[in-house]
Amino acid sequence: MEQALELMLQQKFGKTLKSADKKEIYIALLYIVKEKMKNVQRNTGKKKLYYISAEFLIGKLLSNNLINLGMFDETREVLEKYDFDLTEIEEFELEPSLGNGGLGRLAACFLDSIATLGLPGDGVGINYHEGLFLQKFKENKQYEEKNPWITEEGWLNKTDCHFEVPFKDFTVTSTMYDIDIPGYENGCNKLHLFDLDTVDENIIHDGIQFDKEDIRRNLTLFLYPDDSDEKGQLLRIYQQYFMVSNAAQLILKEADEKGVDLYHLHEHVTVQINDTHPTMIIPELIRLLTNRGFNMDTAIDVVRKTCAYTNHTILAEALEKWPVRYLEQVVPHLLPIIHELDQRVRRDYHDERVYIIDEHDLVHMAHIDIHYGYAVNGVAALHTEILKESELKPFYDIYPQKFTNKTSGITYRRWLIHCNHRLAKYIETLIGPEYLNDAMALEKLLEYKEDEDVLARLVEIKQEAKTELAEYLKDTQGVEIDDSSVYDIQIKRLHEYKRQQMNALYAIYKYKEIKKGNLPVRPITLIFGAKAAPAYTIAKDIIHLILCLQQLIDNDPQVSPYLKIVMVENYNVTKAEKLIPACDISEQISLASKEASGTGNMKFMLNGAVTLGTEDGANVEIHDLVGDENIYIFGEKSEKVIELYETKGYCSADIYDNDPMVEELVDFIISKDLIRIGDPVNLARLYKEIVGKDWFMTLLDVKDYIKTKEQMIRDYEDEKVWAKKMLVNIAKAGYFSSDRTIAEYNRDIWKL
Ligand code: 26Y
Repeated sequence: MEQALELMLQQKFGKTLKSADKKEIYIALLYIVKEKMKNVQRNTGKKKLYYISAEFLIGKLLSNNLINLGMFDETREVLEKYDFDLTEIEEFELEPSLGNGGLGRLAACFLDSIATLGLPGDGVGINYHEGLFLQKFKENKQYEEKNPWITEEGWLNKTDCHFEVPFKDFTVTSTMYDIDIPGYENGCNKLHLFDLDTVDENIIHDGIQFDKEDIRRNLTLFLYPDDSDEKGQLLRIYQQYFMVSNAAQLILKEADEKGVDLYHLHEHVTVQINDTHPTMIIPELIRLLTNRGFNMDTAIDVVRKTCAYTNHTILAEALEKWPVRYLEQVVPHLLPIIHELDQRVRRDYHDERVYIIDEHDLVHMAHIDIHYGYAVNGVAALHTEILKESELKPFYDIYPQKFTNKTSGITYRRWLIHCNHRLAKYIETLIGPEYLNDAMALEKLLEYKEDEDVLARLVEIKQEAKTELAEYLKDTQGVEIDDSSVYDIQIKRLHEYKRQQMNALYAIYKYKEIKKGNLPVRPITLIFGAKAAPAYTIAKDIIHLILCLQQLIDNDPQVSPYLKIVMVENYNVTKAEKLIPACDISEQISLASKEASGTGNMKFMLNGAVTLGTEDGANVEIHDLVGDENIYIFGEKSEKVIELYETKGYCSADIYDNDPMVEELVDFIISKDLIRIGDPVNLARLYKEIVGKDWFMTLLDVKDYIKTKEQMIRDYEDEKVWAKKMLVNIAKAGYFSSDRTIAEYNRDIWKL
């Protein structure tokens, strides 16, 4: 590596390792890695997977690629020799934030694992010029700015692959860009991101506003633009069709090149539809096959054997339903096919719940996937059960054989080796390197459960990560946190069902306790990180509350030595990589039944944090694996919650009226103390929402939550007992390797 770096620096900049600056080192490394990836063999085989997704939240790639290519340790050593730190070098890489959250990050972890398992499978998506908005805080509120990531020197490779994509009134010509995805000590796949040469960044003004009707100039400009108005929704249909039309044409082109008989397409190709965003691939493939002479029956039959669908949510508002008239405006050529698909359903099943087009002329995208795909999966055991037993029950009754569960996973190349190198290395000294290829081998750590030296070292490693996080927050945000405090972290998108507002109520509780003189034995640091969708009013109000509480406590000398709130600005993958290794308490507090899986919960566990959570999503499986001793579970269970929704049996005002403690906490939102700091409009709206509606039942669980968290904080003081919990969590995290998840997808669905 030393020689390669010297050579590249000389070639690009006429510099040496001694004279180059950090940015030059970064660029030299980028080129060396890209060169190396060109020579890694492509994963091949008779059948190939196309993983189609509107989001690939890949994060920065340098370290991950170095790890997978087996160059990480050597590179670090060479850089250290010349007084460079790889982490600082990486600062020059802009994060591609090409996703909103879990679903996009999952797609990125999957690409890593697909390549690592040596499976032929490429990602297909959109080359957004701007990633998810940059979040800025001003006057305790969120503001959005554009978030460009494409630079002249980067991981994207422009190809000469172009397709014509027809819309109603015009046709565009796409350009395909590729990013190489090297497997860990294995072959390489690609992420294909489609773009339009005519897209124009100059149409962006005032933060993230732009002309939503100028499709040629805006089509791939932004990831999921504001979908609160009709124009925003239309643009999303344009984007989705652009993505799937390119994907379908790429699939057929590669099939032709391999000489595939298209009547046997499903023996050579499988398509994974990541949520409903790529659903139009089904009518588009049918259209293209009929254009090539297939009759309708045969085209449908082949496509049905080719496509599989993953559901990521049971929230009704996130299940896409497109008005027929919107589709008519954008892709009229798909409508005859969609009507035909609907007619066939109506012919075979006399149950309007499974129709594709409903009585309001809305096209239920998920219904297309389920009828006209060969597999449907949920992303955690509980989630899949809920799909089968309630949300998608009418479909499960028709097609029981299509439904399977695929509990999600994370790549621990990024979420351990890269983000917590110290811990990864220490684990290796204990149980050897086998766990790097077989995550289940982490269980060998259980042998050290009673080993005091090992437990002490785990605590030490956690402490080092906590100190590093404190330094990072000081440098990046100017906030000071006490690294001897307990770090309690909730990082995820801001959504009422994830209940950051409940955590804020805990902060209010603790603030009041400290005011009364009930001091915690050790200071507590509550860390939040979350972006709110620009049009999601209540989510923004919750951010406002948290930021106001942060300011209130910071300015209160009586409370601030014992309690600190930090809301990390612009939470993204890079920040997650700094926060997760440093966490003691992992907040996974969604309303039971609402979080399909969660994957942050897995990342925290792998890094030795202990979960405070509801019986929701993958928390249920974490609970099963680590046992009651090593997780803190609270709150009502999903059965009860589902029943409350069905019977309309929940009334937050009843709890508020009858429980003085709850009333006191909620009232604080509109107290003089907070109104003085914050915006009365936002605070009053949030107060009203919680007392008058509370759709995600915060008040149902808040007392049990506070009680459980208090117990947890007390238990933290017994260092040895706590360290044992850490160890068990790490040891049991192997199940959540995305390598296992992908092996299951392949075994049960793809059969590559
Ligand atoms: C409707 C459209 C604007 C939309 C955009 C993004 C709808 C949904 C999404 C993203 C959904 C998402 O990230 N879901 C999460 O998927 C993770 C991976 O399966 C789960 O772990 C997590 O529970 C779920 O909320």
